[in-house]
Amino acid sequence: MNRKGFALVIAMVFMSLLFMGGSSYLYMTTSESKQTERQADSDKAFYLANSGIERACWRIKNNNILNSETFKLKGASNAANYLEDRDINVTVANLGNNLYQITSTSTVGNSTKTLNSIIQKNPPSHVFDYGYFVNNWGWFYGRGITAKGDIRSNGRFDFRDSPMVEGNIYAGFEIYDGGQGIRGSGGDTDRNGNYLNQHPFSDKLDMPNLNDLSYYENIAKTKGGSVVINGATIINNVFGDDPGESGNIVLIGTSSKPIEVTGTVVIRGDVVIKGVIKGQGTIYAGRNIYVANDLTYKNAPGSPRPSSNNPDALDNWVMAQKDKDLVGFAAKESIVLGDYTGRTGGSWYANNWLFSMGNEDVGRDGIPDTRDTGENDGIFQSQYEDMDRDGVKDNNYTWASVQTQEPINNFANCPAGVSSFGGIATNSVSKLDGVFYTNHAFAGKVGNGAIVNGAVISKDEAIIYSNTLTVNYDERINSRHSTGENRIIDVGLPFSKKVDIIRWWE
Ligand SMILES: [Ca+2]
Ligand SMILES: [Ca+2]
Ligand SMILES: [Ca+2]
Repeated sequence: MNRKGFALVIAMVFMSLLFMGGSSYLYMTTSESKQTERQADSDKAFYLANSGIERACWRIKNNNILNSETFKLKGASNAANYLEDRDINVTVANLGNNLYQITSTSTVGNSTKTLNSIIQKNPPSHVFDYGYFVNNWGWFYGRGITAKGDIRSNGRFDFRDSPMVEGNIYAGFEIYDGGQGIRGSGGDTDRNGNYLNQHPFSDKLDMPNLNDLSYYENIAKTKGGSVVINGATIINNVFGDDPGESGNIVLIGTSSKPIEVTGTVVIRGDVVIKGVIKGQGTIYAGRNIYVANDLTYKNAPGSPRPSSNNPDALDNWVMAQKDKDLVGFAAKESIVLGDYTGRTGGSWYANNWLFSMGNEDVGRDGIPDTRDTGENDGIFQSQYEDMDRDGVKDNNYTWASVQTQEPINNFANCPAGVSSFGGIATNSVSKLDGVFYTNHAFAGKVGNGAIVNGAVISKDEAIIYSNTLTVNYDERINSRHSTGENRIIDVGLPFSKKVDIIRWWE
């Protein structure tokens, strides 16, 4: 293959990536290109202009933006190469809010092509399109479990004792109900018994990685994210001026003195949180987040969910509730529910499940128990097994992963008189408002009839409930409302991709 052909193939490979889902136009132009020389020039100009879009995307990803540049595919060293000596002119306009418009033009023969694209840098991850998302094993064991909204697992998803799912079920491997059925639309079948809303063997979704929180710290500093309680600024994201952000902190709100969150907030150690919270933003923790008791919005949406799952009802609900409280909780390590010391509200129990999870010897696919290359071979293939990208092999969770890294009374903002974790937490947590994200475990014991209004997004999950457990997905965080030019929600949730193409035109 000559160099000219090679460049064309490169451009076409990129085109097919760019237009997944919209390839009919590409196919059409490729077919037509055989018809006339002029059309061939037009196609070549198109591919060249497209290389300009690709280059600008690369620059935006890497914080190396040029407002305007002219380049050639391979420089001008070999003018005999037909495509490689053409100028490609690219401009990038910053539209604000991480949106950029790219315009790229190239001329071949008498044909000039100009392509335009709007892209979003660091868009929220699609894992937030689900009320429950787990990277490994999805398990709904118990008739008392109800999920409203779509749920997803990158591994298999198992159901027992007929839990209820009002929404779609996705899994990277099998979906199995134990022969006992799933109540709600998640179990609906057509007349031939085919499941209408179950999607086994779906694509794996990448989870955002929080190993390096510096990106979020920069956002917190530049945008002035804060936590205020009773008029006092507890967190101002000026790291090092007080022990709160650099170490561990306790945040407790009440109805008259709620925890007020604005924008992105980062704490480098453990966060213990409970009570009433308000505002819009996301609290990041460099280690664990402990939900010690009920965590409820001061100004909650009028209802936790739209009246139905039809798209108009979803959109109307989101528009009506968009300014109500909405807070994300993102932990680099784990999110621990309740009193792990088992002192208040009964035993914690979650260790019985949790301590068999977490080992990174999971093979190439990053999912345990799939018997793929590298799994359970006792060798750490760090290139694909270092799930949290911390450079070391993680083993199963232990008490050390669950416990606070320091005694609670050393935490900033710890109330006077509290001398142990059991003195501040309980295993009867029954209401959790918020969007919970962790690269490790979401685990713990909740009380009777616990309700989560938001989402639970984790690598491993071990929630022990009593009686009933309900997850109402907060539709406001769906990427339909948080991506693109008309987005109405931005609470700074973790992202996993660096650019999303929002719109494209010629
Ligand atoms: Ca595996
Ligand atoms: Ca291995
Ligand atoms: Ca690791």
